[in-house]
Amino acid sequence: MSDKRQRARVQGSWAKPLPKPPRPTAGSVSNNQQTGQVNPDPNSWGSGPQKTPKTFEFHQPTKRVRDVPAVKVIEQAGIHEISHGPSGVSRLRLLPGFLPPEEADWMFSKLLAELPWSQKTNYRQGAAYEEPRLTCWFGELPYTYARSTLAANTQWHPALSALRGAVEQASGCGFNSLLCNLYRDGHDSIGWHSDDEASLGRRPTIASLSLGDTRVFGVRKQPPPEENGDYTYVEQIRVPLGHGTLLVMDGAVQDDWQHQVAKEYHDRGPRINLTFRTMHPEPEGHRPGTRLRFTSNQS
Ligand SMILES: O=C(O)CCC(=O)C(=O)O
Repeated sequence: MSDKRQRARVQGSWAKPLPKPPRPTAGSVSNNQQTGQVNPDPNSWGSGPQKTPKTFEFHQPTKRVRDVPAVKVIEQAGIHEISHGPSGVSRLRLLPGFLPPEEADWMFSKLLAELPWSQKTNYRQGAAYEEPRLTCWFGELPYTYARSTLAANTQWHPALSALRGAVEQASGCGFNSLLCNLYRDGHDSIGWHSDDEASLGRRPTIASLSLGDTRVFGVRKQPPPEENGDYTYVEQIRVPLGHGTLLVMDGAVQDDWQHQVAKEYHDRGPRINLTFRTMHPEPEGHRPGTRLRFTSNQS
């Protein structure tokens, strides 16, 4: 086959004739032979005579493929050390059946009917929004979070005073305040946050008692600073919290982790969650609700 036809077959009929290699003159050497260079300097591309590389090397891309860690599930009673840093040991203590079923049933009906439930209005970037759940607050001090305040309320329901004693005994920790949450159905929720307002003190112990339908308590690790607030690759844990279950968060949980109860897209009955806390008076001149560190807004 003639050179012209062969080129037309292989490259298409539009292919131009290949440039003829420069004819060596007596005593001359090629550019590459002269410099010993295989890969031309990219800075010289497009300027001056082109140097044709003799060989190509394939380099595997060096970018690491990262796996999103599998979500862990904690269902077993006991003390679970979920991390050892960066702020210290973070612990979840889980006690399913802390309240026996009949007692939990009685408590649930009583609190649902008799607590002064209301919907709190919070603020984010100057805009008001209603919390997607109902709350009520007991304690000698007010509690400010998400730029709105639950007023002090010393009228503890007698059933809650009795529960406080039992929770203190089980957790070995004293509490002076209680935030009650009512999730009316699966659409009610609480967004990712940490209970890290300065009024709760450093490394607070928070005891959370669940009554009613089971909801999943999600926990995710705070990303290291180099991730710039990206939670894609952080560790995640799911803790199903059933009727009568006590969960105690302590150590560095509020520093190193966030938690939430996400919306669910299938039917859920009502659930009450009681979170016992210890509030400290805000120092003089301190803005209430200020966080110890930056975390995303609570909703
Ligand atoms: O409902 C729950 O289990 C969590 C409540 C909670 O995160 C909170 O009150 O800060």
